[in-house]
Amino acid sequence: MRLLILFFTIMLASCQTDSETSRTVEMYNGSGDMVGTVELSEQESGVQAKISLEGLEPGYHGVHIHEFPKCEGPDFTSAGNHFNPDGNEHGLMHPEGSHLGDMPNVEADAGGLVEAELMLPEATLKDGKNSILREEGTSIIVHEGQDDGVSQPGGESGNRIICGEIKAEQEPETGESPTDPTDQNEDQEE
Ligand SMILES: [Cu+2]
Ligand SMILES: [Zn+2]
Repeated sequence: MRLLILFFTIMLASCQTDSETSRTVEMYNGSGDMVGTVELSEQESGVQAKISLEGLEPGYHGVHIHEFPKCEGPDFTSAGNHFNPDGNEHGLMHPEGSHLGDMPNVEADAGGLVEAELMLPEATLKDGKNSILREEGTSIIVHEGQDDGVSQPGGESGNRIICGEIKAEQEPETGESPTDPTDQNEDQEE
């Protein structure tokens, strides 16, 4: 069954060139070092996030999708609030929650490594209000501390320590195409 699903996933990926079904996000710490990746993939039950990170303090860390695809260190406030298209309260354990971008905590082992597979059950990589690629995109942030699942607005998970941009449009790998000067103007709205 798994092979069959894999087969169809590959088929879909090769047929639908216009809609993305997976994405690898590079994750950076506050000093600008790449410390791992998050692989996003569209599934029937939402978007899966496969998280591989190194160099964390052992223990639990909050991780969320934030609303802007901007990771400016060292504090990453540029990423904005949690991705929350439905105007809910924060927290997977909140009765009026949760933000679409809320996820369970990840645990770093004694060596500071994180290997986790999380789900964003309401999210999609396709078009629409729940798309984490909508408008300019979003970002993934890992926090210094644990998300308590109920406190507003962010579960008291502390500083933002790792960030990865999920840009709606991937930058060309060759770097050959010149930058569109109108791009920068769109960034100004606040
Ligand atoms: Cu966060
Ligand atoms: Zn939240």
